[in-house]
Amino acid sequence: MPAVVLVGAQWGDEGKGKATDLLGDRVDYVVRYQGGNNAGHTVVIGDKKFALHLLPSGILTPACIPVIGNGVVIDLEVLFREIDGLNEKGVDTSKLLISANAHIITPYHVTVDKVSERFLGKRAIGTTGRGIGPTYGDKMGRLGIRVQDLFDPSILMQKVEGALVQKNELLVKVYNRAAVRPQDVVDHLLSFAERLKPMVADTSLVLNSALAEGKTVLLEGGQGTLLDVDHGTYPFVTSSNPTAGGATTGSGIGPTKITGVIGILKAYTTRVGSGPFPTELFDEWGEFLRKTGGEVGVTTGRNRRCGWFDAPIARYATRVNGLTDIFLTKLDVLTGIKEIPVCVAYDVDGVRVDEVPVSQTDFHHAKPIYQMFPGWDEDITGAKTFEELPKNAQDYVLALEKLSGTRISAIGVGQDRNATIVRH
Ligand code: 2SA
Ligand code: GDP
Ligand code: MG
Repeated sequence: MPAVVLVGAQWGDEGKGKATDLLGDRVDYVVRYQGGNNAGHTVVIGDKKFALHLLPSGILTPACIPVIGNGVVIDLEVLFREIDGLNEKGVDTSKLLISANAHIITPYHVTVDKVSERFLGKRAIGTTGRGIGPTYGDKMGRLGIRVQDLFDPSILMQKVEGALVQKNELLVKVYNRAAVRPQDVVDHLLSFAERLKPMVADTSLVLNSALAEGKTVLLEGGQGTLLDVDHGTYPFVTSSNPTAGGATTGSGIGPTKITGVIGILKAYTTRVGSGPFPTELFDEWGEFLRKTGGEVGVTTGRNRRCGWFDAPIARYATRVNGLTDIFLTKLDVLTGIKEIPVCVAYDVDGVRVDEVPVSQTDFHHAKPIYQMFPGWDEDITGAKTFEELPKNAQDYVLALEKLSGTRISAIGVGQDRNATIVRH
């Protein structure tokens, strides 16, 4: 597997951190290619629990080289806090490489994110408030600050001044906030420059050279397919491309080098933040999934909205990512449910629709059409092979495989790294 992409196939929090960590032993590099510290990836190893926000989950595998690619947006304060936290737990972070082209989240991006959400009122996106949208906005508007700018203070000042002209107008006149002083921003950013310098690299060159030598690279997505700025439930999305295409632009590895795309899919569905969610549950079953699955945001601590498995979404993720494999997570959470509903299609204003509607208005109106599957009561957390699963659990997995159109190669049956059944 020279270069493999791992993507969230729903609205994020499918268990990408655990899957990446599991594959860490088999790869030489693990690369984050989009997003920033809006992500929250949990990895449980024995009695130790790690919550990663910005660093690739491969950082927990000693032999693996972790890389923050050009498509990521970096809050330097968070970066060093996360590195220090891991070092305190005995994790070696000295191999970390950071792209010179990655964009920097500055304190004014965080401020704009928070105040603009407040101004949106009922139409708020429900962002993580980490400055993600405004930083990507500046990147596309060509007003961004990149990692490499920290090593040329006069250029840095010019860029910060340029970025602040319109932003200060907005902050002062629209949002009623104090103007930001360019010198304060420059001083803040330069305070990290010395510590950052040894980690900075031309990561596209590093990764392509490694691939040419026969090394393996895992590209780890944050968030998920339906939070993609192009393919997600716009505008209720994040501001980057978590889908597989983003892995190439966000890392500088060409599509011809990618040999597989693994979609991480939860055995039910969750979402955090606003936006349509056809199978969302507002009854005791939603509460059951939240409690049993521990569905609370790793970054913001917000309760996740919970619902049943949505097969049109799985098919959609298969299509827009070109999935080759699915890692189905959290099957154990469904244990004890007598009959498990699975959404197989939608009713949109009286018409049956089998695919995720391209019209957002239709998606907002979509009501799930359910097929019921018999559940199981046996504890499956110790299962090591597919055959050890109760027959009904096997049938549930096989049904999801058929409905999604992609083979299910691995199944998560518990939080721990080892609580995984590998089928292919
Ligand atoms: P943003 O902050 O601009 O990226 O928010 C835009 C939307 O993207 C959603 N989003 C996420 N959804 C699920 N998980 C994420 N990471 C954290 C976690 C979330 C948390 O792992 O639990 O702690 O709340 C994540 N990051 C962004 C966000 O909810 C908005 O809907
Ligand atoms: P990510 O953002 O996709 O990395 O996922 P999160 O870490 O935000 O949320 C997934 C949660 O599910 C974490 O607490 C994981 O430890 C946990 N998890 C992952 N796979 C499984 C599984 O198969 N079973 C159970 N019970 N928990 C799992
Ligand atoms: Mg998460």
